[in-house]
Amino acid sequence: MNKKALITGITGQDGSYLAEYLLDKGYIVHGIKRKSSSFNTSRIDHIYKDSHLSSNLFLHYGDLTDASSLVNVLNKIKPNEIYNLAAQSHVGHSFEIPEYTSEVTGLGTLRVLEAMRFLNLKKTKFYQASTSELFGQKPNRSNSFNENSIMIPKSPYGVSKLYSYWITKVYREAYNFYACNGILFNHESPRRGETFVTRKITMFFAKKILGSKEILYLGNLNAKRDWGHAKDYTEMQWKILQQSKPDDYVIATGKTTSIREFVNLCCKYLKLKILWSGKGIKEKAYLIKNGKKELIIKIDKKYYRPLEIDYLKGNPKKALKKLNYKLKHSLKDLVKEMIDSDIKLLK
Ligand code: NAP
Ligand code: G4F
Repeated sequence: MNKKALITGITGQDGSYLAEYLLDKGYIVHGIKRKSSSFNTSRIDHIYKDSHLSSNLFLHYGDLTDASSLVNVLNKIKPNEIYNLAAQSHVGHSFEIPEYTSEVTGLGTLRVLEAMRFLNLKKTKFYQASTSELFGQKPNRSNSFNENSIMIPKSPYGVSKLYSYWITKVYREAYNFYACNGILFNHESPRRGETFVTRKITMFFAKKILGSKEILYLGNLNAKRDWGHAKDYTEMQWKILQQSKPDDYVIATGKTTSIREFVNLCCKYLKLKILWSGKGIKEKAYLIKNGKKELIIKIDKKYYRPLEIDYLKGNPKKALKKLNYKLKHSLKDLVKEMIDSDIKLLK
């Protein structure tokens, strides 16, 4: 019989890739989408057919802030696996909507786990989308974070995710749930939301190539992130739930790159000559073409965060070994894929 999976956050970047992956594996996939005044299913429209047409993908209205909706959906489906990917996932925005972020990204996880407990879904496996934002502070002795690194989050988002991380472990121990944390470092794709820095940059350069005169406003260019590909990482989410025992895993590439270097990688791919000048808030970037300088990047203070994690690099040794996985995408390939896709989209 086909396995049944429930994905919260199915309309997001990861949810859409995971849904595709599970459907390919023969799963019946159920997703929770939240009520919105406009369509929010563009990332899954290509795989969603009306359920009357006997597709294996089903969508249900629900919300992580609404326990009754979660109980109803779980009771109807009784899934074999739950992937809890829904969240207010923007770190910067979490400073502006801290209470809502805590409700969704923190307490939302508890609501799913409680629904499982209330309905006595003892055999259902649970995956929690944990994050490198749990760590916060550069490790003392090593230059990368692993499953044992100290967790000192630096945003309302990070604190909410720390709650979810721990409540997942508590339900594993207290009630013997098969519940796991995937502690994922940043992962991107052509489906990345446009307010996250990589997509903001690739979209900007796609427009530039097509003749735009816009200037790109960014925040902290010195922050370093460990960027992988969402396709690799969603495959590992599935693998985490296929192990004999529940456990927590760091998923990362083990390499770190600054925002400025990411811009440079985009220019390199597009064969654009870029010149940086100035420091801090006064830093600017110019394109050099036919001996002329065109201003393309400026700093806008509004993109600085009240508190920032400057450095993230993960150590994925445990995950790659135990999950028997080899990453398929490099950052260079990711840059190319994102820019090509944005150019196509704009055209
Ligand atoms: P995303 O694109 O922002 O997707 C978030 C999903 O959550 C969307 O489907 C969104 O619905 C849904 N959602 C938001 N609020 C909700 C609510 N109140 N009730 C139900 N659904 C709600 O995020 P992502 O990049 O795919 O990431 C997936 C998960 O992994 C998130 O939990 C994120 O925090 C975590 N994570 C991401 C990364 C990364 O680098 N991408 C790294 C570590 C961890 P709408 O489509 O309607 O907005
Ligand atoms: O792309 P970002 O907004 O991603 P951030 O904050 O690292 O969070 C993402 O990854 C986490 C995993 O570590 C996830 F848990 C989370 O859900 C999300 O997917 O920002 C990356 C860096 C930051 O240091 C930020 O300050 O880029 C810096 N940055 C500089 N200028 C900017 C900008 N970020 C954004 N969003 N916009 C800018 O203009």
